[in-house]
Amino acid sequence: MAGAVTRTRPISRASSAADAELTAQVLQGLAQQPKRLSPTYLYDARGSALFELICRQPEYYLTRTELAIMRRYGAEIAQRIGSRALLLELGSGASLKTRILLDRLPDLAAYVPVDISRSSLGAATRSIRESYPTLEVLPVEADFTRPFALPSARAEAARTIVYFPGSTIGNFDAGPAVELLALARSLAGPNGALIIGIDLVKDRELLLRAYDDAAGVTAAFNLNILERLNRELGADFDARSFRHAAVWNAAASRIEMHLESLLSQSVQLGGEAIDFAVGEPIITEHCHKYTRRSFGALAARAGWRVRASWSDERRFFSVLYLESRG
Ligand code: AVI
Repeated sequence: MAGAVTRTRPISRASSAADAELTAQVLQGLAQQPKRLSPTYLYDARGSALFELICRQPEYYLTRTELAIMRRYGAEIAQRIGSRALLLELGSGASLKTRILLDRLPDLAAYVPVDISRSSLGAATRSIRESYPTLEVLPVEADFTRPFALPSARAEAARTIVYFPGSTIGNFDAGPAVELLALARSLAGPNGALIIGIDLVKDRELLLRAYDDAAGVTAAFNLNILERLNRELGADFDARSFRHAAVWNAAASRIEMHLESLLSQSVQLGGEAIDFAVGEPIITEHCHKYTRRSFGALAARAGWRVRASWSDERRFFSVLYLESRG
């Protein structure tokens, strides 16, 4: 789902201390070998709009497959959640998939969408309140990778269910993924649960096409990060001298989004020159692909146990229900 993504606040020109810190972070990433940029920089307004378009590309099976799983097994998932639960969604965006659950959970204690983007949170809250007038909706504007305060609901909840769809967990490397899953566990509490969408390992060619669509939308999405650094940090990248590449890293079981330099060139950013050799990549995003077993092991490190799972016929994607290991 497009809205499941954490959007970043705009980076403004390096005038304040915070902007100088961001410039320093970007420079630090570009000083690494291989060069890295945080995937959070992909999601400015244009990047978020391009991501929504990616979700509609024929090659990008993730969104429509997860939606189909939710539609097909929504009743079973709702049964696992039970009555009078508080539903807390991480990176709620437009809350589209959530509606499948809300339709099947008429006695929900409250719905707490958490998102860093004030505008998408506001729009989603208005639209959910309109569709579900008796449901208490308590939006939280926060970066869900850091601890945040939970609002208190009017009704007493039987339990808290953390909902984290979209395989956004796959964009975190193992260490930060375990930290995030542990944060989800502390939000859910001892009798709570986690419902999470994960993308499964599959044929390499299918994966490569999903991350390098024929219409060039993913390429535009990836290259936009350079335009953003130009606009917001005063860098002088020439986006035409880089190309998007999706690379399968079998050892790490992930697709990597690369921007490869087409030339030997030097780019200015924050008063420093960054040199690129021909073919040298900047890695902008990791998209991990799991097996049921590999994700189960990752989740176990954060104290979760997989209790139920649902998948599509092709076994492309899975929605898991996890509880605390006790
Ligand atoms: C947001 N996230 C789940 C997407 C993914 O598939 O890992 C981000 C994305 N990057 C390129 N295409 C989609």
